[in-house]
Amino acid sequence: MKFVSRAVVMACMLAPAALLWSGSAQAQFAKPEDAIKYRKAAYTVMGTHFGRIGAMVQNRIPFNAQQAQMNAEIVEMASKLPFDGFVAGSNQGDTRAKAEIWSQADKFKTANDNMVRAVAALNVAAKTGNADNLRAAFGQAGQTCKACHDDFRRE
Ligand code: ASC
Repeated sequence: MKFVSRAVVMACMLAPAALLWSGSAQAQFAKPEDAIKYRKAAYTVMGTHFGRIGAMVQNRIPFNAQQAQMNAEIVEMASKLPFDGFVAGSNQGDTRAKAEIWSQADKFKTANDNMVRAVAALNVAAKTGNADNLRAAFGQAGQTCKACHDDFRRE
């Protein structure tokens, strides 16, 4: 024991707790507000980089294949994050999330998965380096954003 650092002892004691902790998405946030902040941050990152692609496909800034790829990569990664932030009890607070997210959970999951799939396709399109491919995939992905906002986000 003398030669084992306190940090190692602590880590061993905490490991089983960490396993339990990861057992459900809900347990990964100490408070509902943390889950709200987390999912909003993920949507902010996603929207920021999606918007940069939008500026390109709408010719507000010049098309740059490499920039498009970087942005699409980030959008795809960020798209996988927010769903787990919709924990029970996180419909109250600094959020525009509608109660239907929880009362129509299957429908919300489908809407989320449609977005994740469309954004993966956007990333594939970005990798072709072709602006027309990017524009088409951007339009499709944008429709999945809008569909979810229409049903599940308050004004
Ligand atoms: C964006 C952005 C969204 C979507 C949505 C598409 O650029 O931030 O949430 O596009 O407006 O309808």
